[in-house]
Amino acid sequence: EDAARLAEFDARVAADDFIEPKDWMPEAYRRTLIRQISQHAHSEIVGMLPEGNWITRAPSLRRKAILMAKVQDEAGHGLYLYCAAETLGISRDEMTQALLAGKAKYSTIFNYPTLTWADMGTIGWLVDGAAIMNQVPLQRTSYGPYARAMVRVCKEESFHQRQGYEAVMALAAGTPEQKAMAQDALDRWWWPSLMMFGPPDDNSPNTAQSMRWRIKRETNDELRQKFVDVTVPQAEALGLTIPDPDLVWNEAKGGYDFGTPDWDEFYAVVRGEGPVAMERMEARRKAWDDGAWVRDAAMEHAAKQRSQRLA
Ligand code: FAQ
Repeated sequence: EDAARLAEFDARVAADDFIEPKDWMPEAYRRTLIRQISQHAHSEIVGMLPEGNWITRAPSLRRKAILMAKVQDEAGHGLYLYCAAETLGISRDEMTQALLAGKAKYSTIFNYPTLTWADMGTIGWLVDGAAIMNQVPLQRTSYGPYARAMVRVCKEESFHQRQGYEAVMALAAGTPEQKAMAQDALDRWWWPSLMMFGPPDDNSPNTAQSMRWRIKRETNDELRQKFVDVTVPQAEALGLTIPDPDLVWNEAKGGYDFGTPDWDEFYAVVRGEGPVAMERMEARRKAWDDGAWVRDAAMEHAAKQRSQRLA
């Protein structure tokens, strides 16, 4: 019977049908989705911290209002994604415990510190830019709830990318000190942004199966190449220099050749050894502990409502 259900599942995936929560699915497909979607959700939530760090220090009321809205959007993205993962039979508590225990990952990019105001613009430009490049194809991922979450997330993310670019534009067209600050931020965020797409395809244990299941629609290297190709002209328009001496246009392939990210650094950050990894996990643990009374009160309230309905 399982063989028949598997054949039906494979046929639906091959026909680009969405798989929905109540449909039968192979256990490994379910596990892969829980891993990817929960890690994606954790990234959005941990991703609030580097920018949250600058809300009180934004240079104007306008910039502060924009930054607050952006960080709030990231909380919203985390919540949609936790909900999408919950439809696969895992609870929010279990996902949070996996993060706090260091078992679930979150994107390497959020383990780097935000040192200057230019980092806010640069994160919007590069980090949201990389996130969109990865997430646009995920709007067609084979699992329905994940695909639908991505539609709204991508709309908000493209606003984030533009606000970031506009903030860097202001600095790049400003005083020499401001322009230097923008260049310094680009120098520090460029390589970590390329690492967001994951290890090279020939070192990516999950890509082949995830492509077959149409969970991933493009590989890590394909997306990284696209990101470089759209971002280089943006840096040129700003008058900033991408910190890669090997970056050169390759007419034959119709894209840029570029240098190799420091994969040792990537794996160290994945292992939890990133520059501010401890600080990030500490902030999440504190938020979870400080929120205990809210969760307790909500459960108590729900129990009271239930018993009143029964009475
Ligand atoms: N960081 O075999 P693969 C955002 C792990 S955007 C940490 O290639 P896969 C928006 C990987 O999990 C950022 N770990 O794995 C925002 C696996 O380990 P595992 C979030 C990484 O899953 C912007 C192992 O390495 N976006 O938050 C990373 O097929 C601004 C082997 O790798 C998403 O999560 C990494 N960079 O491909 C918020 C997108 N790369 O799990 C605030 C959805 C790889 O087996 C401010 N996710 N690993 O223990 C994906 O598309 C995929 O999961 C990849 C990895 C492409 C990230």
